Amino acid sequence: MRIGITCYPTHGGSGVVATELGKHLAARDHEVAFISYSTPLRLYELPPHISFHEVEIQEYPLLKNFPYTLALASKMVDVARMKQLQILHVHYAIPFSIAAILARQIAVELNLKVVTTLHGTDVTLVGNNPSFRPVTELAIAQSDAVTVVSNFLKEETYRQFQVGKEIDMVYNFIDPERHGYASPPSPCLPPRDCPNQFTLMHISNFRSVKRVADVVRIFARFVEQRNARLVLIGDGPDSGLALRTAQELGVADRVKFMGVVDRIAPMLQAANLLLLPSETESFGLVALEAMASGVPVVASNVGGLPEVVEHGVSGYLAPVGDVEQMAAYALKILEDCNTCRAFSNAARKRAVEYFDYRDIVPQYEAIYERILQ
Ligand code: GMT
Repeated sequence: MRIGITCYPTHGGSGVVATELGKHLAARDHEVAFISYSTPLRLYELPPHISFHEVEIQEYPLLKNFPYTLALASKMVDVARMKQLQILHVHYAIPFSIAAILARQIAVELNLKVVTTLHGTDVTLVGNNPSFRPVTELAIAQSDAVTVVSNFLKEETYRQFQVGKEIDMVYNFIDPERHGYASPPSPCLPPRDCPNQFTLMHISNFRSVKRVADVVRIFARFVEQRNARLVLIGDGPDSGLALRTAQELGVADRVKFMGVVDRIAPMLQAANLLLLPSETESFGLVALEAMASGVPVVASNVGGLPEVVEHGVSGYLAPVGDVEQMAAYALKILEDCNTCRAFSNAARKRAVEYFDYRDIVPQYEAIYERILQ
């Protein structure tokens, strides 16, 4: 099949999923054209069957804001005609779905199909902003197929919007080999570069929904009992808040700010535990990536996280904001080497059994085939 993919090319779960999906589809001999304003970050090089097409952003004196959606739609039309695309698969309803629907209307001779994957923020945070509601509803109604990344998000989409069609649920996925599945999990061992100390890790875009101050609060309680460091990966609006909280709690010297990191699998090899105390997560891709690396997760009991992390088996889930409970769970997992090893093995086992790309990518292919018939 010939598929155009549009996503946010920056760090963030939706861009990661879209890029990895495109790479796996290309490896299965589909032609994949990425269409975006810059190369998606995980598209390190262009393997066979993949092309990248840049939407140019130009400043016009008369326009206050550049109409990106329209530029994207025009580019989608050009690329669809050039590559004879059959499908435009967009990752986010606003604005990508709207651009794809417009492109389908313009390039009518191609009989393009539009697949919209909702990743969460478009439904739970942005899509339900009243001013976006009619547009999101149109995007859902006019897409040939709509997919969501968890059962939670499916229910939430039906709850928040007038949806008159069946939505497909396709979980996010990992590549077990990338996460060192061939080698035994190591989280019960002291980190290689920093012995005699546990490494707690948090990876996000530091938006308020991630509750990074809670990450630091959990860590501060943990270090009252055990020697540890906190490694923070990523950057965003609340990274300053994380630093201030660490200073206030007297643990700043134990917190390492790594900034944005492209390849997180090697970083996860040094982690003993991942903290994800978010306000909401439609799925929590980073939790899955940690589990694939054999790193247990302590997270909040919200959204799609219970579909990823099995409470008491591959990690623990606690109510949002309950930092005492989350710290207690972290101490419980890292209590001794046997417990730690059991959680680590269970985390990796679950990631591989339920979220292997070899099981998930064919589900997208089946949706493409269905709508092309
Ligand atoms: O919240 C983020 O970190 C970014 C956001 C995005 O759109 O990239 O992530 C959303 O999509 C991911 C991939 O499907 C999910 O794993 C995240 O849970 C989801 N974020 C939220 O629901 C807040």
